Amino acid sequence: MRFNRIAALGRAALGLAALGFASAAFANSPNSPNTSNGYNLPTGVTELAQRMYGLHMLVFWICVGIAVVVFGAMIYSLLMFRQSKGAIPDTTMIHSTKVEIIWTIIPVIILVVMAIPAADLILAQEDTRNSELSIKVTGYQWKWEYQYMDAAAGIDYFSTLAQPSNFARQLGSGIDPKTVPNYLLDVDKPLVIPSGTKVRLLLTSQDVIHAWWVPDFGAKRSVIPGFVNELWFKVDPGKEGVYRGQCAALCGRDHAFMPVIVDVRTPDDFKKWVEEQKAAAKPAAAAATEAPAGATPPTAQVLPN
Ligand SMILES: [Cu+2]
Repeated sequence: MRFNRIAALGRAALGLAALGFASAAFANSPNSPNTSNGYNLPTGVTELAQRMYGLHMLVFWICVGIAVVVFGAMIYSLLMFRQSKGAIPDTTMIHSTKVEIIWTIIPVIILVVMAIPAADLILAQEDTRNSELSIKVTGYQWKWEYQYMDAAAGIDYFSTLAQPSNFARQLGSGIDPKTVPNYLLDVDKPLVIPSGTKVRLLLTSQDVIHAWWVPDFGAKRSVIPGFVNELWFKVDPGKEGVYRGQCAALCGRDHAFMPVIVDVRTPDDFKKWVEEQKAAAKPAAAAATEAPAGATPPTAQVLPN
């Protein structure tokens, strides 16, 4: 009986270990969706994300310290002062003001120690001043629209789930999702941004509440109809690449099918991309505004009052 229980525990531990290794392997694959090692938060590729990771680890180690002290005292007391060792309960100590003051002040100090760097980081997150590129992000059921401003003004497009994922996800498609690269984590047109540049997003929605989230940037904001929320990030130079995220607010039937993909390029490559986009947009815009041959121009009509 006892042996069976130990064997079951062993099997459970092995299963957990295998799960851990599997998630670690996924995180380290060439198509790694983030900088997480599979066990912890992503370390991130922006200063803000790295500061968040540092704060998270600071709080984690404070919690570990508290656990060691509290559980240490508990386990020591349980072992050293148990009845079988002849311990006699002290029934005279009903109340101790001194102890109450100590166990109030110590947690307050710990909370303040954690609150100071946390408040500092929140202020930094909210500080969108001196941004170098602004992009308006609009959430729709179930896609994103990116409208560039500043030097890239005029670029405006939708970002929707990539076709291979979209075909494979259909009921009875017969396509094994495992054969689709980056299944549900690819779009037709990603958000393209330059590295080393403070990018500010202005986020709003056309229908329901969405949330724009890229873990590696330490960036996540609710996208709410009727409101414009702000968010900023600056990807460290040398960290160019494709970063993946998700809509992080349950926004309806196809919530799982509106990933966020950001293609970070060097400032030079970004400039080239902007020129390409503008050059491609020009003939299309010209064709749209040019009146077809033979068409009479619209005349102004005076409407009766
Ligand atoms: Cu959404």
